[in-house]
Amino acid sequence: MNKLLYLAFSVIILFGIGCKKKEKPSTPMPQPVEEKTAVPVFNADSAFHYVKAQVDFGPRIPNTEEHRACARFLAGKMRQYTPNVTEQQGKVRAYDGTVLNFNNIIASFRPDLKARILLCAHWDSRHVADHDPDPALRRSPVTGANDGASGVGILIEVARQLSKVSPAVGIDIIFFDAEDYGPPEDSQIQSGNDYWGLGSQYWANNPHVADYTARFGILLDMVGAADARFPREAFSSYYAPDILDKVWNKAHQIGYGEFFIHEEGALINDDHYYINKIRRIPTIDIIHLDPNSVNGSFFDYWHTTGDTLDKIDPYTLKVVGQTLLEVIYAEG
Ligand code: AHN
Ligand code: ZN
Repeated sequence: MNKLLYLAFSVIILFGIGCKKKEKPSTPMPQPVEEKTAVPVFNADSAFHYVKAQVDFGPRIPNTEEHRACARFLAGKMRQYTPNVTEQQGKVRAYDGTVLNFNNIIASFRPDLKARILLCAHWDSRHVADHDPDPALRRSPVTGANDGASGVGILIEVARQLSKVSPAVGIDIIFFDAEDYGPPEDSQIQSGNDYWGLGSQYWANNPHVADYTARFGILLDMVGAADARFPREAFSSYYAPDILDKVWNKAHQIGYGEFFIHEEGALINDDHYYINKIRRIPTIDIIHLDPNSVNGSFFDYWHTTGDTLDKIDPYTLKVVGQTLLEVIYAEG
């Protein structure tokens, strides 16, 4: 009887050990391949809403109430996404002697980090529609849905995403003012391309942080029209060819190669020129260029009263915005 009990216990114990052994895997379970932080999904409807919000103020011409109201909106919006917002205000003289009150709006993410990326667009709209097909409208202001508001709308949505998923590098988003107050086409002023980009010239000479620099910069200009084409703008090719490659390659990787074309584009005196020349930060311009357009350079409604919200295609905002997010979150 004792022997039988002993045997029974032994069987139970052995069985128990056997069971336990079965539960323990003898070799480690295969581990999933190490995953990188998922890149946030850029919301095109959100970006479109931010473009509309700007356009709804009316033309954002320096020294007007519409311009001041839009500045309040933009600074307030960015403060929803980061506490580090600076409004750089001052006065600059325009081609015709007009003193323009400007407001460069700067929003920083992870301002503690040394490694930084600069993203920018101009937020003012042009005082005269000097390329309007109707001569009677050539002194009217431009709504600037594409020329101005599109790039800013994309960058507000980028800011919203940055506030949710912290990037591994510092990001500065600058909305430059007084970019588009250059002399009218029919004026006799022999410009002086330096009549354009007044806000960015001021900032490049007087950055919001002493000795400010960044790994690279990306400027957005006219990035919202349907079927936009972004050839490699020539100042970008000269000053920052590797940044062009980085961004264009990323766009091709994620299926947007139709927009980011591997063609040489014209030389455009835009805000990035001063960031390159004065601050020496390699900066590219993602800009819709079209030598076959009615104006011979840009999208068809450039500097006309037709640059309105109906010309904005949310898909183009998505193409540019998602490409930016992919570039930002790939930086270590
Ligand atoms: C000139 O036409 C000299 N510069 C173009 C910069 C610009 C104007 N971008 C948008 N509007
Ligand atoms: Zn313009």
